[in-house]
Amino acid sequence: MFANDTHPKDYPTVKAVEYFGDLIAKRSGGRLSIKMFAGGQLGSERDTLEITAFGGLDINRVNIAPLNAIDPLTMIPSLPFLFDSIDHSRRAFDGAPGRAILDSLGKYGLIGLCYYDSGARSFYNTHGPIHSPDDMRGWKFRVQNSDLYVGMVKALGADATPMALGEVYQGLVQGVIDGAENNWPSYQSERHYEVARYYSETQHVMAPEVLLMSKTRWDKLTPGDREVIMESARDSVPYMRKLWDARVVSARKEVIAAGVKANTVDRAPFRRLTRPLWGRFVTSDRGRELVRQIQDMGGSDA
Ligand code: GTR
Repeated sequence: MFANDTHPKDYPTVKAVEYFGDLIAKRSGGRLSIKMFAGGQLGSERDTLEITAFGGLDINRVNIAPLNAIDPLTMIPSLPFLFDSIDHSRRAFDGAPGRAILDSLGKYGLIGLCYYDSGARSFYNTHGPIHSPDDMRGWKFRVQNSDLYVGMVKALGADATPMALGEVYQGLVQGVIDGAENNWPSYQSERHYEVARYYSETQHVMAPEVLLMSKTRWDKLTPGDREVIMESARDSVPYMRKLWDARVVSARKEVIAAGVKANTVDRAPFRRLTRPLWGRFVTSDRGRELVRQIQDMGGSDA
């Protein structure tokens, strides 16, 4: 089976998909295996997602954001300030709400296998530190292809422009955008820190990565092979999280050693301004129920 990932070979998501491939090869006696196309060589997440839904690509690892245009339930894990902590987000992804959201994708030709971590996303820019939403007023930020992200940046008083990840570096160099938002590993891996030297820890979303399979391919598998795939995906999650946690630490260290100015922020005003988006983007009873379930899973580690 062919698999796609926008990240380069050494990135935790790519390694996790390869690990998943090794597991299915072993468990299927070599009948199933995966060939990974890393580094975005097959196109942007939005484009490859479409190809996967139409059966032209078997396995795809994307962020949940490009799915927002396909089913509104996928906006839930990307709601600003939804999770109290990384542990809270993991409980929700591994539990019933996470599964319900993945299962909503079946009708669009996609099988949701599992979630991978993506940590917390924060704003970075080329001008100076952001301490409050006022500091980013009027600046233009690249966002992923999702109305929720556009709404979020606008709610903070800045401008947003959806753009494919591969175009962000040039956009920053040319001044087409003033900044973007992402986790430490992507900020480092995409080399955005070379141009956007200020990283302000707003940690406004903890939108996960998802591992998807084309339903066309899935439907051709025997029940036994489907089980192998589902179990192997699940078993690749702890492996991914171990790599992820280490990568967050090393990426942060590397960019700070390279001169990046990082600052923490009082997140309260960011939370206050973006809170109305919950009501704007979660409009179904089912969606509201899932949000409540996720909130109930928050807790002591907050
Ligand atoms: C990364 C994520 C990618 C992609 C990227 C982006 O954190 O791993 O899948 O969504 O962000 O901002 O485009």
